Amino acid sequence: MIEQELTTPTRLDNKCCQRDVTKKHTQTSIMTYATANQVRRCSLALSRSKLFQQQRRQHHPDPFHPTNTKGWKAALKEADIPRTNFDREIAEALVHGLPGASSIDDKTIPTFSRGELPHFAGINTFLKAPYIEDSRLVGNYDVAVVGVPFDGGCTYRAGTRFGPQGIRRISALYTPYNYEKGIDLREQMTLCDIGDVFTIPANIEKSFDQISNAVAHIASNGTMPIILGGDHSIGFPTVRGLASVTSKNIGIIHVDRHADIQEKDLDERMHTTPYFHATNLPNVNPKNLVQIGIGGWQVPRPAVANMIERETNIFTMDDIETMGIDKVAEIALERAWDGCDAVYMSYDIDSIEAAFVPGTGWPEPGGLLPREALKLVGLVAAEGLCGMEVVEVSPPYDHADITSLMALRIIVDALGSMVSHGTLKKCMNIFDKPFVPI
Ligand SMILES: [Mn+2]
Repeated sequence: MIEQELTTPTRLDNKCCQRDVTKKHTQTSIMTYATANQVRRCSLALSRSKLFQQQRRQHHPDPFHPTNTKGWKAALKEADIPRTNFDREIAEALVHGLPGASSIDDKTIPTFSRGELPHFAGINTFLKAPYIEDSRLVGNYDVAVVGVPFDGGCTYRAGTRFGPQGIRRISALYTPYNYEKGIDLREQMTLCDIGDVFTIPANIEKSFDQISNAVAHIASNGTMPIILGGDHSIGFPTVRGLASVTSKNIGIIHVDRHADIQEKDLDERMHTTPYFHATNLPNVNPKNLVQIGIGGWQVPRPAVANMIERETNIFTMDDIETMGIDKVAEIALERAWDGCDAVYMSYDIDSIEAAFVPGTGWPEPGGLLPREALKLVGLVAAEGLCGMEVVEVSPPYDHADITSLMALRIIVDALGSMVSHGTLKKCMNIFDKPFVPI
């Protein structure tokens, strides 16, 4: 109370002082004379104010100090992250890429670009991760990125066969380090790019078999598959592949504007159908299917009866708005994990507001904002995943790679969340059955 009484007039004086000092340079000599008096008064007030501020600081810590921000704390975390793998990459680059020209001062620069730098150069694997030509070596890595270039399940505009290319291309933009999380994927996990599944463009079922085999191969090696779609029809064969190499139950968190749970569409298992077939698998129960973001004018009516009959967990955008992202994620995790040993995340990029993801087959306004999507993904992944896919990125309809970038961000944020929560390998011990190819 005393402090307030003492400082309030000072603040007023300061205000008047600042205003009048500005005027001093612009107004007439009479005004200047008046102002000069005020300036003297104000400078006295300023020194009083300084004194009071100092006194205040002795008793009450200043509510803002640069070192109190999360931004500052994040900066301090960087020093704790090792540089071992980065240093190894540089050493290898100088052997494989030959030392750089003598005119170059930075002696870590090779002649041929190898590893991360420069970002615009090199062969475009996902996040510049090593490409494994020999797919049998996938078990040497914690995580494998696999492309599924397939759009045979598209019911409107195609182009997702270029999704893996688009996501890989823009991934060259990223470093493996995340400032706020204080993590470096290069140092804290191992990642490879196993290339693409050989899909059969004119045959959905043959492509499904190829996809299930590829995913089952990766998972049965104890490696987490990250799948770059492809249209959402692949959501069935990816889960079928995982479910085939485990005796355990798998829950699914499905983020989408569309329900994708019809039995058939246009007489085939198109991208509107994966969760009908996935929840027919013996170890994938529809009560563990959580569908987030569903709504708008593109949910086909035949899907609705199946959602009701199977009692899936459905959250519309309104539910998200009412409950908030944290609550939705909490309930989603409870439902997906209930009676399960692992959870798979299927992320349809069209769950995000259409303005941010023009490069997709069925854009729908009114979806998640990017920050909401990233928060949701971080919360879901924090509990651990046995794999994830990002589907429906269609580069032919994209602008400035914005949709591919969003898909990339969802993947690296999920990985980052698992790394920072120590849950990256939590689900990978469920794969206890041998891989028997279809
Ligand atoms: Mn969709």
